[in-house]
Amino acid sequence: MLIHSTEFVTSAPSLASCPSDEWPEIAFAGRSNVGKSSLINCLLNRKGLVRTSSTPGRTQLLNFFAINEVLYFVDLPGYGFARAPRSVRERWQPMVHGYLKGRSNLRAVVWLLDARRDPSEEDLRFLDWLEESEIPTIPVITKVDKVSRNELARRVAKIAGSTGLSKEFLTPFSVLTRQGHEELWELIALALEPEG
Ligand SMILES: Nc1nc2c(ncn2[C@@H]2O[C@H](COP(=O)(O)OP(=O)(O)O)[C@@H](O)[C@H]2O)c(=O)[nH]1
Ligand SMILES: [Mg+2]
Repeated sequence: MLIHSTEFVTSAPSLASCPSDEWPEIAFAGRSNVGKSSLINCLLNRKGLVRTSSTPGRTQLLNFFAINEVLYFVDLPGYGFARAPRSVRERWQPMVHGYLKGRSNLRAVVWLLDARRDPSEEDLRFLDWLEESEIPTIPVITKVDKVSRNELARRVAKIAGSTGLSKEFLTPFSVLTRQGHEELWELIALALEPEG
């Protein structure tokens, strides 16, 4: 996609306060610090549009970005931040599940896993929930510049084994080398194609 405009729209605390649903939408999900905000910036060729942070659990709202005035990207709050206050952890599920289930213009969730980690229980629970909810999911392996080629092949096989997803379905991505940039845009474009 040729990007001529990207704009932060709003941060919403719930489905009810999301912007109008006239444009299709892609959401980005995964544990905090997996690289969601960096990946969105990379896809949009923008350095600082989405704030990234080395402090996990900072972004606790649904953050909407408008692209070319035809599409939304949504940076979802991450899960798995053990040190976050209980009130924050308790709000996560109703906010994120409520949004994902109820958002009529949502076309797919890009679900991120770190190349260096085994999927956590929370990762697997979230994937199960996406599958049960029949939400189209695009799985991406992030930060692949941090592992060697051989190590990456091993990690992808391991992640495929524990998630039950086929290896071909996992897109390796790096914001440093831009590996996966085009492949991921192609998958997003496919998800945006009108049905039927
Ligand atoms: N080496 C490397 N670091 C990355 C990559 N993607 C993200 N990071 C780093 O990982 C940290 C967390 O990234 P961020 O996008 O804020 O994660 P989020 O919490 O999921 O939004 C930051 O320090 C990023 O610079 C990547 O592809 N390669
Ligand atoms: Mg973030």
